[in-house]
Amino acid sequence: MAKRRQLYEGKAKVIFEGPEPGTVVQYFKDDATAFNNKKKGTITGKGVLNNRISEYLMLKLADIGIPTHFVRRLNMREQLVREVEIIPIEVVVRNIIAGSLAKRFDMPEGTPLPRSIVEYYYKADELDDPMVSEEHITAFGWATPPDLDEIMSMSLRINDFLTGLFLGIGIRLIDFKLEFGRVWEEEQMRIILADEISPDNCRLWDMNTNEKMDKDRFRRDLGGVEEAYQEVARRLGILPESGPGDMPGSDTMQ
Ligand code: ADP
Ligand code: AIR
Ligand code: ASP
Repeated sequence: MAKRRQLYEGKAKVIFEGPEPGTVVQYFKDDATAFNNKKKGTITGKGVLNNRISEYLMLKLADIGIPTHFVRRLNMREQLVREVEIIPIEVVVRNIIAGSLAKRFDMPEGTPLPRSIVEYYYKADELDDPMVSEEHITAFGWATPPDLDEIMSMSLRINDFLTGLFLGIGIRLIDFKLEFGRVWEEEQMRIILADEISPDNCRLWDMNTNEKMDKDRFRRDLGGVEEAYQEVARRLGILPESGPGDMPGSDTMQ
């Protein structure tokens, strides 16, 4: 196969030029970071599982009419996606108090919020992804007010749908992070869901035991990280039959 051009290497994924115009390939690594790269490690098999989990969730979201970048999975670690111009905002949706929200207001983790909260953070590791308001986003030209309306309404629909989907498999969706991007179709700009949805960017707690089944196990050194990601995939019914280990040749960085 011809050598593909690497466009970008991030903390959890590598982006390669795609085989068709307007596409890129997302390669999912086992690398894990937390606190914006201050903590680094490896979660064996994470790339394989997140590739599958994100494929599954993006396809389910497409079924309910959410436009996403997902085109098709290529192999155990790679998926073809539409190339977007990433909007440099991390959209966080919260249903239950946890993480930075619990810390900032000194509130106990696990307290349900009276209604879901949407927060925006500016995507900039060197600045520790500062929280921003709609005013900052529009003043700095990262997105327009109509863009933000669309992002907000898509995020809330995604939250409603994913909350139900996870409840069905005994998991509470505590909070999660989304990224959106722009594509142009016949001079028309559209905003679509991009990046990934996986235990790397969702907080997922077992409904009965409140056990954490997401990247907090790595962030907080709780152990059982690989097992937690596997359990999420297993409950979704998508654990690769051979287990999370790679198929021969499936992770070649061509
Ligand atoms: P980071 O850049 O935060 O370290 P990753 O390691 O996950 O994150 O790298 C993936 C990068 O690709 C992210 O910067 C993300 O914004 C970007 N990205 C996600 N989906 C697309 C897409 N469809 N087109 C172009 N870039 C994308
Ligand atoms: N998140 C935010 N930045 C990167 C990620 N992965 C996700 C976390 C969590 C949610 O956004 O995984 O699900 C809120 O994170 P925090 O740290 O602000 O509480
Ligand atoms: N995604 C960020 C990082 O990789 C933040 C986090 O997940 O804690 O550092």
